[in-house]
Amino acid sequence: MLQDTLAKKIPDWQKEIQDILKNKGDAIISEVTVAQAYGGMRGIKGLTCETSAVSADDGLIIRGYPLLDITHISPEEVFYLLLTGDIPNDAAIKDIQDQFRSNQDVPQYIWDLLEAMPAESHPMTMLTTAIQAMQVDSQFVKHYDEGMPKTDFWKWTLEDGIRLLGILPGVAAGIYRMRFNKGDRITPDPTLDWAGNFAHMLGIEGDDFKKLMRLYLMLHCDHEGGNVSAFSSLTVASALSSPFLSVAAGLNGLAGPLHGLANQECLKFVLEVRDHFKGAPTQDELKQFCWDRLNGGRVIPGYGHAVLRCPDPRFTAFIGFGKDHIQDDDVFSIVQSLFEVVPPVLQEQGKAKNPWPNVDAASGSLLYYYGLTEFNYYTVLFSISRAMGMIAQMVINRAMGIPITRPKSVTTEWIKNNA
Ligand code: CMX
Repeated sequence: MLQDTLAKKIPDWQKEIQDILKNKGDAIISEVTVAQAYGGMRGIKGLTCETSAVSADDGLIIRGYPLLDITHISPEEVFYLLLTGDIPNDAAIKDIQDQFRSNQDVPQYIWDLLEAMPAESHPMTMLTTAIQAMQVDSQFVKHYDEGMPKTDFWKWTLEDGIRLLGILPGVAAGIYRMRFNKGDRITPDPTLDWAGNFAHMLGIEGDDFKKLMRLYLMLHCDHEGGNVSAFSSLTVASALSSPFLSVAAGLNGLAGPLHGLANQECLKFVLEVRDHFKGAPTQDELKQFCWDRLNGGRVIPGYGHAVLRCPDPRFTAFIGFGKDHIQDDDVFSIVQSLFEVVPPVLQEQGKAKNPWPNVDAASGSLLYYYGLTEFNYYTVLFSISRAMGMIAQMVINRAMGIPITRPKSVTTEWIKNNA
């Protein structure tokens, strides 16, 4: 059903892009300054992304829907939305859930591989190793090797993507139980949805935690095309590497402390505050603690963003969940106080262009409250969700025939002579 919907929409999307290229192919949408070339290409409009857009003032907009208008939808629904532009009806949701469910069994070679890794391996290294190993099952590679036409690229990319999304909760939960000595792996429950099943396989019971997982896996799904993980994934995918290799590449970027790993850094920071003050500090104490950290040359994790210039709506959604479900918890109340204290401190320091919290500032405190206390696991949760965006972007880029990524670099010598 998902596949049929896409097959109907793709020719219209292709035609639209052909028309745009014909009528406006030479129009200029961006200029590049020397500072941008040395500055991580910040702000250069140099690629397209259909699944979502990030506005500096409003944050994430998924297929035209501002995030805070759709926080009630499930991860399965957001995956359909990212791919097709529509919110699915009940039959379409069931179709995706069935497709994920029929791909949920994890082959033994994945467990053998993970068990052979050093016991102290970072969970993100374990996750991306497992995903890379699944390349052996890639239908995209199999059909490419058999000479499939370009028009079929997106179909087998989607098949691999659904295989990966179906299996990811089981792999990720297995990593959690293995890495943190939680006991035997837990078999999936066929009555549960994708996020609920993940919560169940982690071994953390309770309806509120399942609700949190639904929100978590929905909120982290996509953040347009130029962030480190999306861009790494789309660059690797543009070489027609398999979806498994391309998603693993993106997730290796997500595993950096300035990107997705900030969620582990952020909770570590909040726990440092709690331990230092033996509980929640006053705002003045917290302010001084933040200044000491900044003066020590360290960033405040969970604050700042390369594009956003407002509190991240994903942060707002998590804080809303916390206010509805959590009372009298030091960790959550420190997170709330940081929201009061950090923006004016960063503004006074005058370096960060965005003093506001990003997605990572609140999520860890909620996970911690429900007993998921192993914070070096948090980026794995982010990864399960973000894989949806990477796959959706890959399917669309391949359907639109977007060619291999190859921006031009220049030397400093060239800049001296030409700028
Ligand atoms: N604490 C202290 N300093 C900060 C800061 C923060 N939270 N955010 C930015 N700055 C500093 C930068 O380090 C930079 O300093 P230098 O000029 O000395 O190098 C200066 O402010 C300007 O940076 P910027 O243009 O505002 O921010 P960037 O686009 O370069 O970086 C980001 C964005 C997210 C990497 C940065 O804000 C940061 O390091 N934040 C903390 C880590 C974090 O929360 N990352 C998660 C982001 C969400 C995600 O992508 O997953």
